[in-house]
Order: sequence, then C-alpha cells, then structure tokens
Amino acid sequence: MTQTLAIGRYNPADRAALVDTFGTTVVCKPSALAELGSDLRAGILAVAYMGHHAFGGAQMDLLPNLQVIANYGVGFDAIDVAAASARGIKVTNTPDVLNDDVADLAIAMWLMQGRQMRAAEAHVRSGDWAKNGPVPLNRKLSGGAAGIMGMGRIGRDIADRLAAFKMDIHYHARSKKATPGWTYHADPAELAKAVDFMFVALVGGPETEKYVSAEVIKALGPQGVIINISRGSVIDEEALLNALESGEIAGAGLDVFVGEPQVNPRFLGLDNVVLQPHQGSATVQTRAAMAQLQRDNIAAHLRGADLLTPVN
Ligand code: 8YV
Repeated sequence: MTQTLAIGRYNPADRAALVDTFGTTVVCKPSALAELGSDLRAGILAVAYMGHHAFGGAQMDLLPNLQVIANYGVGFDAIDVAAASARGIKVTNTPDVLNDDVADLAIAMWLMQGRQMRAAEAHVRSGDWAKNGPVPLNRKLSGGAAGIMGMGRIGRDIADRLAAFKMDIHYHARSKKATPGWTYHADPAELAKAVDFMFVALVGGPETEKYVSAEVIKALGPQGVIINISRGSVIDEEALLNALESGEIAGAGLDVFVGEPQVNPRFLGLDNVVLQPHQGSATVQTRAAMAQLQRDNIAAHLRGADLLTPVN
C-alpha cells in the first residue's frame, strides 16, 4: 500500500516521477483528503506538498501516521509548522535550488517597470513609433540606490545581481550580515527612506504579515518602486494600491498577491505596475530541481536517513 501522498497541482513530469518513485496517490488540494478512505489515509507516512492552500492541524489529523511533510517550495507558510512539530511531524522545504530564477525575475521586473518596457513594446507593435516618433525618456536605473527587505538566500542573490548594476546597496534584516560594504538599516522605514528601489524578499507567514506597512511604503517616496517576489501577505496591499494610485510611490513589480491567483482588480487598471503570475521559480530546470529535492527528502526519511533540508 502507498506510504506517500502527493497534494497539489504537479506538472506531468513531477507527478509521474512521484508516482514512479513512491507509487504515490495524488490529490489536488488538502480539502480532498477527507474523501480518501480511512485505510489509505492511515497508511500514509509522507506527504509531498505543493501549493498555497493552508495545510494545518485538522488536515494532519486526517493522516494519523504521518511522519514527514516535504514541501515543494522554499516558502512553507501554507504549512502550520507548529502544528506539525506538536504532532512529531517533520517538515522539509526546497531552499537554494530556486534562488537564481527568483532573483532573475526580480531584476527583470525592475528593468521592465523602470524602462517602461510594456508601454514601449506596445508603441512598436501599434505602429506608433513610425507614426508619432520615439517614446518619452525613461529614468536611469544603473548606479541608483537599491534596498533589500529581507537579506536571506534570495535577497542575497538579488543584491549580488544589483551590484553588477553598480547600485548602492542597502538592506534590512533581523540582524546585520557580513556583506561587501552594504548599508544595514535596523528599521524598515529607514531602509525605504534611503533608496528608490526596494526589493522585498521576506519569508512569508504571520510574523511578516503587512511588514511592508503604509509607513514603509510612504517612506519610499514619489520616486520609489517596490519589487516583490516573496509573498503578497508581506505587504499591506491596500496601502500599496493607494500609494500606486495617488502617486505616493512611482510603481511596482509584483509576482505575488494577497489571495492569488485572484488579483485585486485595482492593480489591473494601473500603468505603473508590472504584474506576474507567481512564476519566480517556474522554469523547467528549477522546478525539476525542486521536485527532485522534495523526493530526495521523502526517500531519505523512508530509509531512515537524515533529512536533507529540514525546517523543524
Ligand atoms: C512555489 C514559491 O513553491 O518556493 C516558493 O516559496 O513561492 C514557489 O516556488 C511554487 O509556486 C509552487 O507552489
């Protein structure tokens, strides 16, 4: 009988690999658990989890012999880790393998927003270039001041890329890090005040909810642009929309939203934003590496070896 249950919308290759490796049963979301027979549920030792639906104590209790939840993603805010720990369930994630792709997307959104590439492309496609001449001048990006909100693994990879753009780099984190001379700000609003471009790379979850508050957004000022590749929840989205609509800040590049994949329709009417469908890690190579690490964690657990990337 299968010992592994996969929860989530896996791409065909990852799904096939889970089924081939573990004889996995696959369901789309945690709410489907209750529909599985009690014998099947009682046999499950490992869950391969993917997605952003909450997976909490109530769902864990439907799997009375569950030992490990291997998350497909570095962010594990959908999983109630405290509830898992209380039940003796281990949680793993997929750090590092996605850093490059997520940092690449952050830089791409920054360039796209700053150089108004969406409007510029429309200018070419519509024939306006030939008819009406060049687009208005944009702002220079290289050599400016950039802030990283949350200097973890992904924040560091974004900063390394920004260094190649000759940016003056500032950051906020819980503590000062060893850096090549980047400026630390203990207060998030002070970071915002010091820079024009703020890259948000915080860990999601209740501790960081609306961490980028109305005050922080205001401190960024009218030239300010926010790029967010972490979680929608870490920004006060209502305050962000107000600031974008009123010109309190200049723009945003967003890969993540509160309540995604539903996106607040107010974003759709704005010309100063670049919007992406939470695709930071969505390349063939990176998703394959995430899926492999997820399977490796499950395999390690089932053979009694140490977990590769434990969370708790
Ligand atoms: C998701 C992510 O895991 O790693 C993360 O934290 O946000 C993504 O890579 C991916 O969208 C699958 O749910």
